[in-house]
Amino acid sequence: MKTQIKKSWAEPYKMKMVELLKMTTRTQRLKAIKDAGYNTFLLKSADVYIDLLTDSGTSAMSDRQWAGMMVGDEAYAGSSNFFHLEETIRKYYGYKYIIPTHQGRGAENILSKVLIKKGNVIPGNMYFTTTRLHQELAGGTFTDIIIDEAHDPLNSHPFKGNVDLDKLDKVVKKYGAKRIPYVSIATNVNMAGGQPISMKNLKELRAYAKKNGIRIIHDMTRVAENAYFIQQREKGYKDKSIAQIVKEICSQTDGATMSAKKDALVNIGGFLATNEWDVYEDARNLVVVYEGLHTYGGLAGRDMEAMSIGIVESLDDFHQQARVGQVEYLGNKMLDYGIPIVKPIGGHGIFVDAKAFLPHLTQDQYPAQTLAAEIYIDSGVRTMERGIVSAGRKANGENYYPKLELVRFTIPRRVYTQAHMDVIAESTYNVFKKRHKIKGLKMAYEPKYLRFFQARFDKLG
Ligand code: PM9
Repeated sequence: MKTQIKKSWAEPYKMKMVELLKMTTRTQRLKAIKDAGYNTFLLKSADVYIDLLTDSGTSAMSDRQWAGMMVGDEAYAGSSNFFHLEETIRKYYGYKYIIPTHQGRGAENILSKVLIKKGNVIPGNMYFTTTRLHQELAGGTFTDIIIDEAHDPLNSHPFKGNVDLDKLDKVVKKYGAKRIPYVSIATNVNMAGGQPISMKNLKELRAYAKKNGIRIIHDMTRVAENAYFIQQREKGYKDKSIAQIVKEICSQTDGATMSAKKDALVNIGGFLATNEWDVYEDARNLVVVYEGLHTYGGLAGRDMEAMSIGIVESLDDFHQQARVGQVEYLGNKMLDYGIPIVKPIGGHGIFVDAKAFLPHLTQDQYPAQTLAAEIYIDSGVRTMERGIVSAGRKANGENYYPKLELVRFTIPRRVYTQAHMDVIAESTYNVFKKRHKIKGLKMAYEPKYLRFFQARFDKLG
């Protein structure tokens, strides 16, 4: 009898150093989450066992990146690390002009100030919290043009990040192209569950935007993960490398903002990129007001060096296979337990559908916030709310009521093991079994901007 040989993948790295974790008791966790106002952002990291709050700035850097930190050129102006970063971005992403920023929102702030005028409308493939806020603070209004499937957690469309060109056309006809400074396109759309846009859709969008004289600005925070999905799912791309696909994606856009804290495997950093000299000129002037000189933008030379090396490592096919493979491993475990998650499984995390998990709670009782707190209490696993709290309020003060009410289990890159994934899935199942007994929350304190970071809650009696 022939034995069936299973072909497993494994991480293309090994461990050289470990960080010890503190184990806590349920009683300690009950106190910690209460003290944190039932907001996982307000927990002390020392009270967390497995930290899935975010994949932002939480990657394990490689030995080469750490070596890069040692060749930091900390000159105020003209650091060699800046020129290396500029060369790397031009080579691998293809954008002409680059301005480093301390992180993604620094780039969003400057770009929004340069391109948006009061009364402008910015169509995009689903909002992102900081991106939309900077568009609004600059006087613009965001409008959603993602395909309807993206708002349905159960729909298994392979490219839920796609733009609905009819929706975009309606926006252009309603407001006129002159009021639209750019279309905002995220790769591997975060709030939709880490869902990719297809190259076909991007090219159709490009043709439409060109015809109407509208720029495309790319939020390329997770572009390599998007490229991996194109390679795996889109016709004609299976023999292309992640690096080739990433360059092709960028070539369909006019500029970009990036939080390098995700794909690019650094703990801090970001940049703004553009192919237009005039935009660059304005941004280069503004960066000195908000971030620092245009050759460091709020970063140390060593951080820019680690970013250059991280960009190259992020484009390695085996790295992305293991990165997304680990997320898929966790997602499939959750599915085996019958836990409702967003499908298809995304690139940077598992998004649990809190409306389906806690159907007895109304959206005003914050099901996703509640569930994130319960999972922490069960096992010390920290996750993040991505629902009504994250969505915030409209300019007129009314709450947004997003269709998606999700808890995000975000997987840091190169940090946790498969055994950690098992513990996470088992803990979620443990909470799932007791879900009918779980009570919701009420908001006790609400900050004005990006309330999810600092809001506090009380348990409903
Ligand atoms: N994303 C995340 O956890 C950081 C905290 S939540 C605001 O997912 C996109 C697609 C992001 C993103 C941050 C930013 C902002 C822009 N675009 O956090 O400022 O996912 O570097 O980037 C977070 P910075």
